[in-house]
Amino acid sequence: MDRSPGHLSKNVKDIVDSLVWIKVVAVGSVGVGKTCLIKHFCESKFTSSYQATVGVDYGFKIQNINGTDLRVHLWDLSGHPDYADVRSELYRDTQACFIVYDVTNSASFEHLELWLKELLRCGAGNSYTLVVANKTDLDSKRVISVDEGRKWAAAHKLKYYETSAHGGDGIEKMFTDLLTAVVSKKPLQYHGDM
Ligand SMILES: Nc1nc2c(ncn2[C@@H]2O[C@H](COP(=O)(O)OP(=O)(O)O)[C@@H](O)[C@H]2O)c(=O)[nH]1
Ligand SMILES: [Mg+2]
Repeated sequence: MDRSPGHLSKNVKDIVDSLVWIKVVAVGSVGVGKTCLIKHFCESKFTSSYQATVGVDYGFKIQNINGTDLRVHLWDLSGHPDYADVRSELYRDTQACFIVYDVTNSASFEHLELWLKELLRCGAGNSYTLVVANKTDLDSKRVISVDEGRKWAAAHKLKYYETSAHGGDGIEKMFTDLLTAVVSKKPLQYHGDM
């Protein structure tokens, strides 16, 4: 390619315009790992220093899914009750959601129901929503088994994924499945085979 000025093979604006924009939101109780999962997906990084999301955290990544270039916008809506109003605004035009819990924290698992209700109430929960059991690296502290997680997801007709934002396990697969479902307009459906 000729890289001298004025001889770029494609104009930047054309490239940006050709990207398909996708908005994804993460919900779940405070501290379950939403920001870390997004950070890992966007930057392949993990940070152990904890800073609670105030209001909202944001990340974006260009990702190719089956030949389509996506500009994926990821929002971590703070799990704190004080931010319920901020969240309800930000759910607008959401194409995909993931609800996260921490396998070492039973309260975060019990709160899944409330998160799903909030998504549905705000018009964001749809067939492109999945459940994420995070922190699977903390095996010795685990209090919610794979079986319990799967059962909850199945009862709500949602697909279930396990991840570790610490080691990175399962993250690529979860995001790829979510984005593939949106792009191909094939809803994520639970078939009892996970
Ligand atoms: N061991 C372990 N720690 C994690 C994992 N994901 C997040 N954390 C830690 O959990 C805390 C909360 O993470 P954060 O992403 O800020 O949670 P958020 O409030 O849901 O956004 C931080 O101290 C992270 O380092 C994980 O998969 N494994
Ligand atoms: Mg956060």
